[in-house]
Amino acid sequence: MSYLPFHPNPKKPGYKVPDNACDAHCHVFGPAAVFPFASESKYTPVDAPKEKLFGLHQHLGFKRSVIVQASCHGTDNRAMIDALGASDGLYRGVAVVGQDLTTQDVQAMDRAGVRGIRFNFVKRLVDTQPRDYYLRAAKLIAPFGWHIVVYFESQELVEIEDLLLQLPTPVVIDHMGRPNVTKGLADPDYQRIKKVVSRRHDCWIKVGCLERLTTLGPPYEDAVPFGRDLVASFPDQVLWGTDWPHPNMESHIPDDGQLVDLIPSIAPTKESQHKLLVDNPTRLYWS
Ligand code: 0GY
Repeated sequence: MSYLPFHPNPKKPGYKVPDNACDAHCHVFGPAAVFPFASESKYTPVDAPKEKLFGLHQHLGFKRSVIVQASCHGTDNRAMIDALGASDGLYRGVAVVGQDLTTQDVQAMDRAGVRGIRFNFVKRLVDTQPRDYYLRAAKLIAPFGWHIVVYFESQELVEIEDLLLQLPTPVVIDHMGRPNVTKGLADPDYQRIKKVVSRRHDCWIKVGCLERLTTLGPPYEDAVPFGRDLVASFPDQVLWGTDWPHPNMESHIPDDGQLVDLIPSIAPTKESQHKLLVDNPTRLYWS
C-alpha cells in the first residue's frame, strides 16, 4: 500500500482552543533533501517540514507545541532541533538517542529546547533494544528534569510494565497506550494502562490519536469514550496532540481541524480543556 500524505487542506475548527494551547504530539519529517531519513527506518514518509507544521498550528490556533522524534529519523534529531530553533521558545522537543549518549549531548539538546527522550517499543517500527540501553539513557537524562515518552501497543505493556514503573524520570504514555477500542473500557489491557498511570503520580498520558485507534472512522465514536475516560480519571496527567503528519495511517487521511473539534467530546468542561491544552503541558514542558 502506498504511504498516505497528510491532509492538504484541513477545515478551520469550530472549537476555539484556549490561549497558549499546546499541541503536545506532532512530528517533522525532512525535508529529506536536507535531513535524510534513517537507513534503518521501517517506512519512508512524505516530507512534512517545519514550515508546514507552523502553518497548521496557526490555522488550528495552537501557539505552542512539542515535536516528538519519530522512528523514520532514527537517532538523528536535526530536523526536530532545527524546528525548535525557529520557534522562539514556543516549541519543545523529545529526542531519540543512541547507546553512545553523553551528558554533553543532553546539555546541548537541553539548550535547544529538548525536554525528554522517547522509548519506542512498537516492534513494527523499531528493533528491540537491550534493557541496559533504556536504563543507561534514563539515568543520564534524569538530572536534567527530563522525562521519557513511551510508545507501545496495549497488549505489549505486560512485557515492559516493570521497566516503566522503575524509570527514574516522569513517564509519558503515547496515544492512550494504544487500547483496542473494540474491546471496550473494561478490557484488561486498557485497565492495565490506567493502573500504571494511577500508580505513578508523575505518569502522563496523551489522549489524542482517535483517528488511529478507531475501527469505525470519523467521527471516531468508538475511540472517544477512551479519551473521555482518561480525562475524567486523570485530569492533571493528560496531554493532547494532533499526531500530525499522521505517519503510517492506512485507513484514511485525518482532517486536523476535525480532530480539534473533537476535543470537547473528550474534555467536556472548560476547566478540563484548559488543563489538557494549557496547564498540564506548561507544567511538564515549560517549568
Ligand atoms: C505509528 C505511528 C506513529 C509513528 C511513530 O516513531 C514513529 O515512527 O511515532 C505515530 O507517530 O503515531 O504507529 O506508525
